Amino acid sequence: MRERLRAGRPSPAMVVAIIALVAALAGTGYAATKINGGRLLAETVKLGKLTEGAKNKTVGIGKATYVQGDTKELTSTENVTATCPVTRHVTGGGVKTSADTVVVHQSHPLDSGDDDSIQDDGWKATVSGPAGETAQAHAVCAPSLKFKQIIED
Ligand SMILES: [Ca+2]
Repeated sequence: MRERLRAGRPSPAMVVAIIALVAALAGTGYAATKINGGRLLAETVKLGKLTEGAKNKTVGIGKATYVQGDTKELTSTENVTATCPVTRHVTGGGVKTSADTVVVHQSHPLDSGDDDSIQDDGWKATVSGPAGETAQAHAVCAPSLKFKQIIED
């Protein structure tokens, strides 16, 4: 009888394995709760209680949008731009040229002349090069917390 009971008892290694399994499952449940979409939205609302200054410094909540400006054939010094959609702010950008002989004089974020006068609306580059070569601006844009706040209120 005693041997029979002993045979049904889990070995110490089995006990450790079960504890590890329970810990792993608990960890998965915790991670699933943390990245839940509804919870993310709730956190966004909480972030909406930030000061106005803090809101303006917050960008990149959500998916990035990649914008390519028109490809411009060079005849002299030209400006090329890529403009973010209205609800997005630029987080980065650059210029693509067709040849090493194209000179990039400037490459920077641009302001489209909206209300804020902040260079957050796209990317602009000033280039020059041999006739026939081309340049195209690219911008990486993201929705800002400020816009999420306006849409959800
Ligand atoms: Ca602006």
